[in-house]
Amino acid sequence: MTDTASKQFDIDTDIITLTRFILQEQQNVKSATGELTILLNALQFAFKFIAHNIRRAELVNLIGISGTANSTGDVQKKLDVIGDEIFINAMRSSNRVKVLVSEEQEDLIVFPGGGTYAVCTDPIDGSSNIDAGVSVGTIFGVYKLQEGSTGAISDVLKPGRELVAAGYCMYGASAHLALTTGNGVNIFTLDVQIGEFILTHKDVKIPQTNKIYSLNEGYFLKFPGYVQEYLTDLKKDNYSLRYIGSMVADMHRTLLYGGIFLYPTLKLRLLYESNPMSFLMEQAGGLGVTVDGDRILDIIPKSIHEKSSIAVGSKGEVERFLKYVNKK
Ligand code: AHM
Ligand code: MG
Repeated sequence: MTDTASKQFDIDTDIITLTRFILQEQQNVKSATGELTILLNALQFAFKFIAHNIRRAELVNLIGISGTANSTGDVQKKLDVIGDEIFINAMRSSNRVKVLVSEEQEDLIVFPGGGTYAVCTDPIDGSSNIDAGVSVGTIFGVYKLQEGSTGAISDVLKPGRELVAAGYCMYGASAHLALTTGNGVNIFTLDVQIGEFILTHKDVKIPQTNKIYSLNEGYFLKFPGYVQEYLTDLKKDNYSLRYIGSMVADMHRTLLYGGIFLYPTLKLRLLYESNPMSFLMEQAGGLGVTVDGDRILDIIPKSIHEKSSIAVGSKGEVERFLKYVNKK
């Protein structure tokens, strides 16, 4: 038998695209209806479209502020507004999403028409970094609507452990999508030439430990004493500090290299930051807890923009942090 082209020219002619991957996953689940597949397809379109706008931002005057503020009074960047609109349109037109919570929208959106899913998103997280060309990302979490629901706030005020899919798309040198549907974590890289996300990191597992910590240490004096003690001890152990200030980029590094990411004070949002990231990390073998040591995924949210503290990453590193929590 002659060599295949793949062997002859050392080029993979049988790549796994995200579309192929999610269709395969659907076929592996006997009870699957195909609804989540359509929703994931709409999500990947939103990521490609947002990535396209971020790539050309400087060239077509898309950097800078929009002159508006979001629900919490944060100044919005032009790309925050565009990313939000792209995301909303993609979810609405999929006809599979009934409820949408976005960081950029004060109230939850209930779409007319069909849909059996609720989606929570920060369409462009870390947008304060955009003008400097630093990586930003979209964070998302997907819930199934409650039985008989026609779309209500109770469809998203659920503990993160009930997520059916979650992840992020990081827009950097290239777009990277980390996805879990509750069956491990896979990372896809956008090939701009063929317009497809390609599976590049299969069944990713976070290293159990690594001496890297990631947080805004400028707020050290605001942290509880036991957190200060923990941080001081990490320094004695020669840990490296890495902090980009874009949660998606900091989580991406943590997922691949291991370590711990902390935001000990209240800023990050439970529904579309802490929950999807903790779900993803647990699926990769890591852990996510609050600064009080409670598992993030067990928190029952009371409001859609609720904040939580977070310590997330390698199991061994989070467990080390928990020893200090227990001493408090
Ligand atoms: P945003 O949703 O307004 O972009 O804020 C979230 C971002 C995260 O990406 C990042 O981890 C954190 O805020 C950085 O905050 P700080 O500047 O306080 O370190
Ligand atoms: Mg954010």
